[in-house]
Amino acid sequence: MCAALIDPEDYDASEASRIAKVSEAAGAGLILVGGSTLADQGRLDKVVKGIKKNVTRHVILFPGNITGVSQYADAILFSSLLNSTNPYFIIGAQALGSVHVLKSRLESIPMGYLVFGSGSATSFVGQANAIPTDKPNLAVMYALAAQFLGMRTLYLEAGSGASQSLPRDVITAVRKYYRGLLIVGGGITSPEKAREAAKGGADIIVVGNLLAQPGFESTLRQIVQAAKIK
Ligand code: 1GP
Repeated sequence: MCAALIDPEDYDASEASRIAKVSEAAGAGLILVGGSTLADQGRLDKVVKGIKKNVTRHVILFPGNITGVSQYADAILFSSLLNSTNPYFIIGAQALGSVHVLKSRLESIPMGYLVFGSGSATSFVGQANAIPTDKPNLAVMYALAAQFLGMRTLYLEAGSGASQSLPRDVITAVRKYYRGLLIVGGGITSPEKAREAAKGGADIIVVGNLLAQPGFESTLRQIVQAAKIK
């Protein structure tokens, strides 16, 4: 499946709704909402509400911090940045945000989050000890740890706007051992890159930056098709 990722920092509610609607029409299977530098929770609420009015697909939060929770979404990827060097991003933010998640009655989807490469905002903000893309064995170790801790979803992140998406051999190596739902994102802007990720074993391919391009719909349509290939 292909998921469309909308960062509320980049769009207001009406623009986010339009992009979500076009993404759904292009075949995106779900809409993710979040970002690593999101500070304005009121804006997040407006964006999520606007998107929910316009699409039938599930709208799932992809938070980078405690500010990423909105009661208007269907669920939350309740994630731990496993390779952060700062305990705040591994378990601190999760504890601080947990009561809000409970009160919001959001379905919580436990997720391990692994960041590759060091040039992205995600890596910088999350103080990640970024996994080198030429060391798949390190990724496998973290993936197994996530599995043994009961995380039924794992997100391999190359970084938003990454010039290189995650190499297929890294995804293949993780897929060989990790039994849960495998999400891959960062730098996927073409059907070729999506196909590589799908052939590597990704269950969900996330597309973010591409959605800011005028006329993105036809490329997204091709990515959706490419994501189905195993
Ligand atoms: C970022 O993996 C996502 O968290 C999507 O990346 O914006 O590069 O598509 P892009």
